[in-house]
Amino acid sequence: MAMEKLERFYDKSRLPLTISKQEARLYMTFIYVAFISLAIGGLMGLLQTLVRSGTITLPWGIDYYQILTLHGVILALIMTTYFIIGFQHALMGKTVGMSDKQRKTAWIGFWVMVLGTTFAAITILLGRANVLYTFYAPLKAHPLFYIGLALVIIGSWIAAFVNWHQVYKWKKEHPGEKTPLLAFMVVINMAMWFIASLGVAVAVLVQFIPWSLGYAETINVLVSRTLFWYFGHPLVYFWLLPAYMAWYAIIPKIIGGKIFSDSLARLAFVLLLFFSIPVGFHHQLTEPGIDPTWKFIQVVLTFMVVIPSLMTAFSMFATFEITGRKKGFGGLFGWLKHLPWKDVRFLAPFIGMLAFIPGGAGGIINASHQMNAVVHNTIWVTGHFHITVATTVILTFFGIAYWLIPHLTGRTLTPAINRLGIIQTIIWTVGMTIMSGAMHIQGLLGGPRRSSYSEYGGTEQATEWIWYQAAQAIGGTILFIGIILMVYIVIKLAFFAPKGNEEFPIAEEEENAEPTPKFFDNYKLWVAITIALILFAYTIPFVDIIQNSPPGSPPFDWPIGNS
Ligand code: HAS
Repeated sequence: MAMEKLERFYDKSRLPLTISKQEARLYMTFIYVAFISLAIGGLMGLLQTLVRSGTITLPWGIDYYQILTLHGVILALIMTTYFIIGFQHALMGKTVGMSDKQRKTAWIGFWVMVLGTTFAAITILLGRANVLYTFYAPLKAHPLFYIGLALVIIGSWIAAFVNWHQVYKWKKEHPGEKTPLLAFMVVINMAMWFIASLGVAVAVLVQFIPWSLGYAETINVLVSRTLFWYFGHPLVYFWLLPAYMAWYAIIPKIIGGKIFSDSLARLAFVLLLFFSIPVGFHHQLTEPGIDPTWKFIQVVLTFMVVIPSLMTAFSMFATFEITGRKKGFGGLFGWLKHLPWKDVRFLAPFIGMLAFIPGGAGGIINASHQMNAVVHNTIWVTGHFHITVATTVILTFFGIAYWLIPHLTGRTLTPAINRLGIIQTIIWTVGMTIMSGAMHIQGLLGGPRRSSYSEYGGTEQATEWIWYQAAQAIGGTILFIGIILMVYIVIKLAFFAPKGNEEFPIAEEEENAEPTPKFFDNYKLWVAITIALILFAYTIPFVDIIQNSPPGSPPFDWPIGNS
């Protein structure tokens, strides 16, 4: 029996591995929570654009910041984390296998996350945690909110340990073989996530929980914000990297091509691990109390983290062009014609890639020290993250869902659902272009982020912004229609599509590809370099902050406002 099991996991001739029913149930449960979160969070988003434009006022005394918190927490923290962990578990199950013990441990991680999510949700719904997804001090929430978030993180760490253990076991059975590309990527993403989330865990356990329980009278605001952004920037790459996994290793298969370069893909991930953490100060460029030299150093490191994304862009273009030319499409741009535009598994992620061109340019503007002064705390930043996480990443996740869900539920993506998916992708693109575009422009005109109409309605500036706010409400409404359609598609794929066998597309390397250097599997080296870079970028300024930052906030709840 044990031998049989081993074969199911490790028999190379049967790669990629088959996913058992029990495994599929685990992976799908994460995906279900993700899409339920999308529905709730999307509704909150619609309400926000309507409130900001002055179209509606919220009934029953509901606070603007309550729905803003729910929107941010449920989409940015909950939806993403559940989808990513579900997807990554599926990738690991397919490439290196998941044993019964590992599956049971992964379930523990899931339930810990659910417990934490429930705690956080209760406090937000009761209006006891109107602190937004960044929960900046001195905004104070009910202790259960912080405990809930800590549990979500602990649950995700359990998933990380399971993933690392899967590769460890696989490597023991396959001495001398390189870790399969997708498994390598998952290991790197979870290493980044673990190292980064230590920062927010410390802030929550050492600062926020004692403070909100009343054991500590004050809180050091600058320390808490620094710990948050130590985590906050890698958080955005924790969202991005699973999208890159699909771009590098799944999209080539869907378009009928091969992986452009296994080594380049691994190098991009290693560079993202190195440079995504020691850059948090670029979110704090306007904050006093941090030495400008260290802000400058972290700005330089931010420009380093752009490089692996440029490598990714290069790699994608190369994959598209090489595949097209192999199929006989010539000319400078003739190869564009071969791309499967009518296949939603390709179209949705491709539009995500396109969106990342202005999204990445916006990020470079944000990171450019002086220009940050123009856009910081304006709604430009909100426009930036809607075009990155809510378009590039989410459209890629939707693209994954079209094949992953039917694969796991034993159904098929029918031409009719594919057509609906294409309509959904177009709706999303139109809605986001209008909404995010208007946010960028209003931001340049000085429009603040995180402010409700009641705070600036009737002022001269509000008259200037009115068209952009109306555009955001229109874009938001279109997006909400997109969300309803997506939820409908997910339900169809999970429960009603015809039974069948949907492909789990994993691309292969070119037959004559150069072998990937062995040193890529030296995880300890990558983690050691990452830690060294973090220590370099943070030790001196952090000690300086602790020694010299002003005393903590007063021991009472500050009024909620723009932070
Ligand atoms: Fe950002 C703020 C800088 C990327 C998300 N960012 C945010 C916030 C979020 C966020 C959520 O330096 C707000 C946080 C808050 O609430 O306060 N960001 C950057 C930089 C990058 C970047 C330098 N951000 C992202 C990604 C996100 C994300 C990715 C989510 C997933 N961001 C900042 C800064 C701030 C900030 C400051 C603080 C602003 C402030 O003052 O508050 C870079 O990683 C971007 C590099 C990307 C590229 C693009 C490469 C293009 C590719 C696509 C190729 C296309 C193809 C298809 C192949 C260089 C890979 C084309 C095919 C054809 C045929 C045409």
